[in-house]
Amino acid sequence: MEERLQKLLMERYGRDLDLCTKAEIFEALMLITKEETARLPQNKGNKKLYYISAEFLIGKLLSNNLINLGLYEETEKALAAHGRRLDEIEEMEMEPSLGNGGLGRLAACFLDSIATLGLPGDGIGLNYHFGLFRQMLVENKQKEVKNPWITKESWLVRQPVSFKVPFKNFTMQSTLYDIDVPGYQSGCNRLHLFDVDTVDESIVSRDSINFDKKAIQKNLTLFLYPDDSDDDGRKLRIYQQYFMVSNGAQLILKECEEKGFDLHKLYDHVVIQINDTHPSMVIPEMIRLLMERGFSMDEAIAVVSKTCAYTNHTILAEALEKWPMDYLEQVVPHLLPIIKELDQRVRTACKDETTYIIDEDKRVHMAHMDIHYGFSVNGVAALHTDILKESELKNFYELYPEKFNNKTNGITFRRWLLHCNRELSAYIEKLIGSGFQKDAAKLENLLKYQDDEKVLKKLAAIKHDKKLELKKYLYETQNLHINENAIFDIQVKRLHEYKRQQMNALYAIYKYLEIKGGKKPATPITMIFGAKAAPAYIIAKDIIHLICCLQELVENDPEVRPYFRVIMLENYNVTKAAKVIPAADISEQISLASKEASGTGNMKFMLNGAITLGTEDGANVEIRDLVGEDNIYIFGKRPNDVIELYEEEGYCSRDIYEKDKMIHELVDFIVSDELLALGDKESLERLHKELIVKDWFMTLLDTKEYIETKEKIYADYEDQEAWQKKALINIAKAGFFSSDRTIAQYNEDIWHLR
Ligand code: 26Q
Repeated sequence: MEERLQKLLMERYGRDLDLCTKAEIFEALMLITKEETARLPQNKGNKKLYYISAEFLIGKLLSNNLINLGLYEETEKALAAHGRRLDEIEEMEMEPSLGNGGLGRLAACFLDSIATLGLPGDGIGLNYHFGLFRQMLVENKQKEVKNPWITKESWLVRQPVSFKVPFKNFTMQSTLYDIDVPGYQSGCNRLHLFDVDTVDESIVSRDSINFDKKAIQKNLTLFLYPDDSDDDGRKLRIYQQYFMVSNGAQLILKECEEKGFDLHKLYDHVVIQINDTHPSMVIPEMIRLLMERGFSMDEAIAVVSKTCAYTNHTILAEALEKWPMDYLEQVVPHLLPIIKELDQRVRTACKDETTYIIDEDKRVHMAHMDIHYGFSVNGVAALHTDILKESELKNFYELYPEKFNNKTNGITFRRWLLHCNRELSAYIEKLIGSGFQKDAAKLENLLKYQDDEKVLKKLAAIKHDKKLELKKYLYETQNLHINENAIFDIQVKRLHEYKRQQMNALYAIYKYLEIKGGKKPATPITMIFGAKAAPAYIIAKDIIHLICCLQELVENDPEVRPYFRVIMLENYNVTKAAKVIPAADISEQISLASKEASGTGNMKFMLNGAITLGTEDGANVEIRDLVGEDNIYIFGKRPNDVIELYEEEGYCSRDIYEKDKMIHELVDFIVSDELLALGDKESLERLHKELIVKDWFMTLLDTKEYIETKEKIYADYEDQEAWQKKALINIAKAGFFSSDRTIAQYNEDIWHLR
């Protein structure tokens, strides 16, 4: 590696490794890595998976690709010989923000596992030039700016592949860019990202995310999920979604035709996984394209219905896509006759109006189309799938019980252990050998060390090192000095009311007031938050504002600061996740029970030895079942209680606010003189009012029990030996959450590749 790198640097920059900049070394390493992945064999078989997703939150690729190629150590050595470090070089890489959170990161973990298991399966998505947005914290508020990530040399490889995509008033021509996805010690697959040459980055003003939403030719692939709070934004989403699926469907048919497959047997050669409803228009589009190739409507529908499978990621009504027919009419009128026919067939076959595709308000329910015209419907954790079957999609489950199945999410251990925590990974290898890297279930072999004092001490030492690394990083990036000897209590995830960061903020107020009252914690506590809010989600931004104000309050209070800190990470992303998760003692997973479909952060924390403080929700339930009640802290109302409360409209936050003196005090602190002196009155008052008069996600319902449980978990931290034993058990039991297991199950039950 050293020689090759030297040679390339000399050719490109006429300088030796010792004299090159970090950016130059990064570029050269990227080019070498690209050459190596291009040399890998493509995973092949007689049937291929296409995973279509509006999001692929892939994160930085250099280190992970080097690990998967088996080149990480030698690259590290080559650099070390010249006094350079790979982790410093990696900092030069831009992180693409091609996703919001869980669903997009899941798609990225899946690509890694699909390639690692040697399965033929490609991703299909869009090449958003500015991604989601980059979050800046300015005056204690979120400010969104564009996140350009495509540099002159990048992981993207332009392909000689282009399709025409028809819209109502014009046709657009696509360009395909591919990113290679090398498996761990395995072959390679591809992520196909479609783009348009006419896209014009200059229509976005500097330091903003504003642009002309009507200029489709110029804006189509600028951003992921442009603000859809107005009609033009919503229509742009339809343009994007159709552009993605039409290109995807055309690529699939092209590959089949090149291989000479009989399209009447498409389902023998192709399976399309629809990641949430964002790619659902692939169903009518594929039907349309098959009819263009001579299929009758009956034939096309029959073939497509055996080819498409749908994954549901949410039960939140507002996140289930329903597109008004007249929008579709204005953007993709040629799909409407097909969608109407699909709806008509449902109406003829079944009486239950709740399952119709087009409702009485003329809105098209994308999930309904997926369920009727796909062969598989899966939820993403056991509890979530049960809720789909028993309540949310009950009527569909009665129609098609055989289509429903569960696939509990997973994470790739290459990124979330081998890469982000090399120290822990190396120590595990020393204890139980390297088999766990390809067979995660082998982590259970760690259990035999659960009472080994030396091992537990070493785990504590590794955690301490990761805290020190995070401390350094926070100093360099946000100029914050944190205390590595504190308990690190971390909540990082998209900001949403149902995830209840506001409840954690109420705890911060509680602790602040306690310390002000003279009650100091045994060990100092550092609470760390990281979250982006959707640009048009006002209350979510109010919650970020509250957290930032609490940070400022505590930072400037010498009475409190030595014992308690509140830190808001700026621009939480995959890179930052890989820095904070290994340093965590406590993993906050406190969604309102029944609302978090699965969560995947919970799995990453567990794998890195953090203890979960959570509700009975999503995959937390499965974590509890694996580690046992003694090794997790579960609190709050249970999913069925919550579902019942919604059904009978039985929750009134004001009652709790009026009756519980402590909660009253915590809530009112949001509009206290102390906070109003630091923050925006309108924002703080809006949030205060929201909690009292609405509180749709029942924060106040669980606040008391949350505070009690948190006090208990902090107290238990004091017994370090017992704590590290819990950590070890969590790590040992995390094998189930490897996305290799998840993908093997998708393949076994749904895809049947090979
Ligand atoms: C829909 C309509 C209009 C605009 C935006 C959207 C939209 C965008 C993104 C709806 C949903 C998303 C993303 C959802 C998501 O990330 N869901 C998460 O998926 C994870 C992987 O399955 C789960 O672990 C999480 O529980 C779930 O919240």
